[in-house]
Amino acid sequence: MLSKKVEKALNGQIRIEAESSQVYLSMASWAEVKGLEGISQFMYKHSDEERMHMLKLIKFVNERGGHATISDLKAPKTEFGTFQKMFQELYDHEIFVSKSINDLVHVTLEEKDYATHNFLQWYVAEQIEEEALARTILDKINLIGNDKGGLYLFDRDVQQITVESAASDTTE
Ligand code: OFO
Repeated sequence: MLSKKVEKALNGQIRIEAESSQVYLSMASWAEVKGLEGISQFMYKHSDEERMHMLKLIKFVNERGGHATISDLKAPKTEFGTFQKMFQELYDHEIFVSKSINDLVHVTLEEKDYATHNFLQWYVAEQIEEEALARTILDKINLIGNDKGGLYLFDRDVQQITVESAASDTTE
C-alpha cells in the first residue's frame, strides 16, 4: 500500500512524464513543418517513449492500491527557433526530469517504501541514458556548426540514434 505522500509524489511524476510527451510532440510537429524529417521522426518516437514512462507509473500506482490521477497539462511552446536551440531545450528538460526522479526517490526513502524505491530504479537508469543521448546529440550538432551538408546527414542519421546507442558511446 502506498502512503499518501508517495502516492502524491508519484502522481506528480505522472504529470511530468505526460508533459514531457507533449513537449517532444510539439518539437516533432515544429520539425516536421520545417522539413526536418529525421529530427521530426526522432521527436515523435521520443514523445511515445515519454507516454510509455507515464503509463508504467500509472499502472504501478493503481496496482499498489493508490489512484493514478490524470490532470491537465501545461501547454508546451510551439516555436523553437533553430533545431540547435531545440535540442538544447531537450537536454535541459531531461536534466529537470532527472532532478524530479531523484526527489521522488528521496521521498520513498523518507517513507521507507522500498518497493517503490526499487521500482524507481528503472527510471534512475533511464535518465542516465536519456541525458547521455541528449549530450551525444549536442556534441554532434556542435561538430556540424553551420555546414549544410552536415545538417543533411544529421537529419538523416538522428533517427538511428537511440538511447541504447548513446549509452554505449559514453562507456567506450
Ligand atoms: Fe521520461 O524520460 Fe525523458 O523525460
